[in-house]
Amino acid sequence: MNAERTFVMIKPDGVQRRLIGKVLQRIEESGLKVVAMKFLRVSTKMAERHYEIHKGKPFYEGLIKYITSGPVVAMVVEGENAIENIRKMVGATDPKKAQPGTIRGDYAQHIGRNIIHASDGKETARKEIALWFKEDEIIDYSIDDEKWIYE
Ligand code: IDP
Ligand code: MG
Repeated sequence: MNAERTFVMIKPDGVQRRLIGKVLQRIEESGLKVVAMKFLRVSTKMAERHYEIHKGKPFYEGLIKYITSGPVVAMVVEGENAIENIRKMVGATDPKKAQPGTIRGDYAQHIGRNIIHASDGKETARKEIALWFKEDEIIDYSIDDEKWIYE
């Protein structure tokens, strides 16, 4: 198995709508593994660093307000092809275009309240994990069912 790590965040609307359990259940049941997790209120500085790439876009100010509006669940998820797998599970950025069966397709209605974030590629995943977690907050461990998940 060629394990890959990705950064996932349940955004403030996901927490407010009591969807933490449902989102975690989907991640766990897929066979992916949570290797780091924390519950925190995001500072403006942190939000600006995380969404640096969107600075200057018309939705940027609203996005920073949204992400800092309440606590979030930040995590690192590990597994084969984890980055792409989670993006598929999350669905299209705009919930109106997200397929049923995806998190955004099933639980969200508006692009400005889309429940969850997941890194969009290897380089972003590396950067985001380093931004949100210290190395010793990420736990290297195996779950005994892995031989039933990966050939
Ligand atoms: P992603 O979260 O699917 O990777 P990005 O294009 O990277 O989507 O945008 C980051 C976040 O910015 C989105 O998840 C959403 O919360 C917000 N966002 C993107 N486009 C819009 C928009 O047109 N209006 C409001 N918010 C937006
Ligand atoms: Mg993105």
